[in-house]
Amino acid sequence: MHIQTAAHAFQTNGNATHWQEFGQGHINQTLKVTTDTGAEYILQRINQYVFHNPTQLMENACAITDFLRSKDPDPRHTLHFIPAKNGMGYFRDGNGEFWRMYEFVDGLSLDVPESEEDLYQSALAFGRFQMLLSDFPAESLYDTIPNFHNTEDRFRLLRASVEKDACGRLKNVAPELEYLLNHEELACTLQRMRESGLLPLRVTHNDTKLNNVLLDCNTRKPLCVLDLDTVMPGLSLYDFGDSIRFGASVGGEAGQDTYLDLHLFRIYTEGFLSAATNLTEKEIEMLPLSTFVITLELATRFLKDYLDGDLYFKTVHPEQNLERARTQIKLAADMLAKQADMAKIVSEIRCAAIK
Ligand code: ADP
Ligand code: GN1
Ligand code: MG
Repeated sequence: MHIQTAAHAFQTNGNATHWQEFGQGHINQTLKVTTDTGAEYILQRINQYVFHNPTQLMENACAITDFLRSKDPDPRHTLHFIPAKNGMGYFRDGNGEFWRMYEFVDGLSLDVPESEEDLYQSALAFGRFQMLLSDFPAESLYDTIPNFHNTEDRFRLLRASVEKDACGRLKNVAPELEYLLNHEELACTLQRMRESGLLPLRVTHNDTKLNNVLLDCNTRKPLCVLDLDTVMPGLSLYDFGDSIRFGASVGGEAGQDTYLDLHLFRIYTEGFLSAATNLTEKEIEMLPLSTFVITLELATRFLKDYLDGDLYFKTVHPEQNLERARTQIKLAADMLAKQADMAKIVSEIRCAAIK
């Protein structure tokens, strides 16, 4: 009923007649909507447990899409919001839920790269995205999730959930907690470098999973970067590290036999460095460690959510967040073991680029 009301609240071409859950996002409720004229849209209910101020979130998203469109007018290259019938950029229903609608972009959103080329193209897309936003007025953006990649704060929040043990699950997580706390110091490296000004603050995407970029179904070239809810001032290394975590690992986000594929790391790094040409020496030096940092940080977030009772990430079974945390820890450990290999690859790519 609520979906129907929301689907009819926007200025669509024709009347919404069909809607179905769509995509693999962990945060918002996402539906594909079709109207009686055959027009297609994406309808989303904003997750207010995660995003406390949806109007600020929408202000950010509209400012970013306007800015991107001014640089590249191709309609399939930038998300396009559909205004609500009341003239607003979003619709608020009787229960206080916030909804927004976009043009549906017909492209591929992949959970696993189907070829090296797919991963390479996603690296170009995220690298270019960051470059396009390099002159965006960062001070005009709201922090949609304060301290989103502040790893020190993520550990503080994990400790608070351990203290509380709201669901009596603490007894199930001893080895995971031990690993995380033993590696806290190292995981906070980027945060400390950010605070001391060793790494430049940029406007970054902050959630660079492969499924947050759309590839053209025929050419398999990038169409559009999605999921702009966390575009905020941040480190280029968050974007790089998160893409490696998701796209260059094998076994899936909750799989038991995960590891970092160094060849895929090379492919993504080649693409990212060729598109994001503004990185400093320090940023490039930290690329290998960033993969570990962002992966361990996500492990703290999954473990915290498991302890809290699965309030933040969508789950389909009660052990899922614990499984996700275990997988991220395993992947982070592999990334730590492969620091020298990754550094060698980065240096080879740089030498090849100079020649
Ligand atoms: P979440 O924050 O929950 O991850 P996203 O904004 O990433 O939500 O949307 C979830 C998924 O829906 C994306 O990964 C993508 O597959 C699909 N999607 C989102 N917006 C569009 C769009 N405009 N056109 C086509 N697919 C989209
Ligand atoms: C969430 O929204 P989605 O599914 O693209 C999360 C990311 C995590 C990711 C793990 C706003 O991304 O930070 O890295 O899950 N997004 C938010 O899969 O918390
Ligand atoms: Mg997403």
